[in-house]
Amino acid sequence: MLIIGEKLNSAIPNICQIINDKDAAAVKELALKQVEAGADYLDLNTAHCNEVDDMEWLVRTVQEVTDIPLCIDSTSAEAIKKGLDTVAGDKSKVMINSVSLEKNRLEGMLPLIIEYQCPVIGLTADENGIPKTAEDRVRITERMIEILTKYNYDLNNLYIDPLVLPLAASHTNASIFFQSVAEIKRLFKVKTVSGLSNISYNMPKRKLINRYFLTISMAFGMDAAILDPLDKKIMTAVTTTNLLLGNDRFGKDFLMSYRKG
Ligand code: THG
Repeated sequence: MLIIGEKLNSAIPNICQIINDKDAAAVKELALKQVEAGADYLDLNTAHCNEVDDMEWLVRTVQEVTDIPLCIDSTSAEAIKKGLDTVAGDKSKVMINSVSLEKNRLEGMLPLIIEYQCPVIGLTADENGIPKTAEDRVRITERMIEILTKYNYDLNNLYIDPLVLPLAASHTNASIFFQSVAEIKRLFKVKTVSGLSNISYNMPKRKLINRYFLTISMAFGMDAAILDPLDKKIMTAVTTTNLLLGNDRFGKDFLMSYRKG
C-alpha cells in the first residue's frame, strides 16, 4: 500500500494560514513528520491560497528537508506545471493529482503527463461529473486508458481514483466504490487510489468510518491511499490489513510496528 500523506493541503484551515504566512519551519516540520510516520509520497495542495505561486514556494520549501516524491494536487494544469518545474531532480517521480475526462482538464494535463511520463491519478469523472454506477466508472477508466495508451504511457503508473461519494447521500455509495475498485483491478493493469474523507461526510464518527472504509478497500485491491499518516490508528489499520491480506512477508512490518508499541 502506497501512503500519500495529506497534511500539506490548503483546504485544512491552519495549513492555509501557514502557507499565507510563508511559515517555512511549520511546513518542513509537517513534511518530516509525515515521512517519519511512513508516508511514501507527500500531497501538496495550494488551491485555497495563491495557487500557482504558492505551489512553487511549497515545493521548494519541502525539498529543503526531504527528497520524498511529491504528489502535486490541483485541478489547474498551470499549478501542476509550476510544481513540476520547481521539483529538483527526477521529475518522472512526481505524481500528478489529478486528470479526468473533463475536456479542459484533460487538454491541460495531457501534455505534462506525456512529457514527464510520471505517475498520474485519473479520476473517474467526465463532463457530466461523477457517474453513479460502477459500470460507468469502469467505462471512463477504459476511455482514459485508451487515450494514454495512444501516447505510449506506462499503465503501471496510472492510479485510478473511482471517487467515493458520501454514504450520507446514499447508503450504497461505499459498496459501489468497492465494486468499482474490484472491477477496475479485474479488467485493467492499472493501480487504484482514494482519499478517505468523502465517504464519512455529514456523519458522526468520521475517523472510525474512514478507517473501516480503508481496510475494506484494501481487501478489494486498492493500491494507494491519500490519508493522514500522523493518525496512529489509521496507520495501524494499514499495517494489520497488509498482514491479513498476505502482503507482509513473515509479518515483518507488523512485528516491527508492534515492537515500537
Ligand atoms: N482524491 C484525490 N485527491 C484528493 C482527494 C481524493 N485530494 C484532496 C483530498 N481528497 C485528500 N486530502 C485531504 C486532506 C486533508 C483532509 C482530508 C483530505 C483533512 N484533514 C484534517 C487534518 O489533517 O486536520 C483531518 C484529518 C482527520 O480528521 O482524519 O480533513 O479523494 N485524487
